[in-house]
Amino acid sequence: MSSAPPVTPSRPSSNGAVHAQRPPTGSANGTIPYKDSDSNALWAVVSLMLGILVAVLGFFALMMWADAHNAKDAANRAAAKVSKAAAGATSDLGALRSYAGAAPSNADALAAAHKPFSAALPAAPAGPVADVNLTLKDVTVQIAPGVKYSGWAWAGGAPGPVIHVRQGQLVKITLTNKGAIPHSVDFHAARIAPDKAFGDVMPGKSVSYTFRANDAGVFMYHCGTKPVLMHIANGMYGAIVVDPKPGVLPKADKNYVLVASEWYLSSDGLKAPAQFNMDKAHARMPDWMTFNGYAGQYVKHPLTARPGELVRFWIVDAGPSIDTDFHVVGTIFDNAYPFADLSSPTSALHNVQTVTVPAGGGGVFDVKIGKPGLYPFVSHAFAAVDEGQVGLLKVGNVKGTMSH
Ligand SMILES: [Cu+2]
Repeated sequence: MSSAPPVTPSRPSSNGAVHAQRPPTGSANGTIPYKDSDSNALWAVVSLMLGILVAVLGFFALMMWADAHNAKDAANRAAAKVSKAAAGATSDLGALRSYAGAAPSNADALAAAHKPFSAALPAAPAGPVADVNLTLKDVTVQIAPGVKYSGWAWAGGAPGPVIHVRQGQLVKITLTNKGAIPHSVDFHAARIAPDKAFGDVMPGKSVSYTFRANDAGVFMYHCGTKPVLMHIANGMYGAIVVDPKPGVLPKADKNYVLVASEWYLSSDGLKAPAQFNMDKAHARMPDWMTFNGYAGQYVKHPLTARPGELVRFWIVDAGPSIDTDFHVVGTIFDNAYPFADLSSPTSALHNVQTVTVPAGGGGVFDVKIGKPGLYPFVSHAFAAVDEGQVGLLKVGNVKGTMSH
């Protein structure tokens, strides 16, 4: 990949001045005609009624003034809040620098030497209980050829290990924090009180909790400690596959798990590891986007299938903020289970081209490809491809590679 020019998005105008409209100031000529009367009593009644009218009008005037005053106060408070936020933030969107595509001269050799994250779905444990041990760690990860990133991730880097259980199994999570700050783990596959299970674990400590995997699908897990955006962006995420009961899914010959995510870099990461850049994360301006943590790793090391095999992709979009528009170039999904709803065979769509996997969500996709060839899988939001979210499915014994 070649070096990309810095991206300088245009800065949105902040001229949000609001001009209050004056009400029309037409003169109200409020003279009340009356006729002199012989009756003092009548005059007294009229006077009394006028008095009441004045009092009522006065009351409404007071209410209107109070309303206007409150509105003005609220507006002032809002403006103060906005200007405080603007003054307090360091963001200057015009100055955000992209390190997309940064690469050393030997990037190709590094990509070839990189050991890809195994996308193959591991076997689910037998028995009624699935024991899952997770270790959080501060690690420097490689996110693209020659690009280092100082992450908060797992003992094996980012994403965390692929977890595979069966619907109905009891999942026992043991989380050990070997990082320098508190972390936690939130399982989207669980129906559980988050304040009980997903609490912070102090450095050096472990915590355990269990949940019953009653819902089939593919789910995200992630650190939920504040700021969550930063903990996820630093690599603290992974996927858990919960197999449905037999009969929901057609039998697959190959099962591949891909976790999509974005990386927001403080530097190009070529000499020293890059760190997280909050301004770019808020602007949703990633430098790299990856499947399983490393840009384009399955282009150099394609996933494989034989012609006619049913290949199932289990996709989680870890985000933290950008959706994945999953698509396999050169074919159409025979079955797509949007949002990874595997509750029944009727939750599938058939013969669709691209399906969105939302940040924090999953999707399951089946392809059956008869003709040998190299079939790229991408997020079809194409900036993602340029930033690394692309791989190849090699069907049959074919040679070469391709760029798409
Ligand atoms: Cu964390």
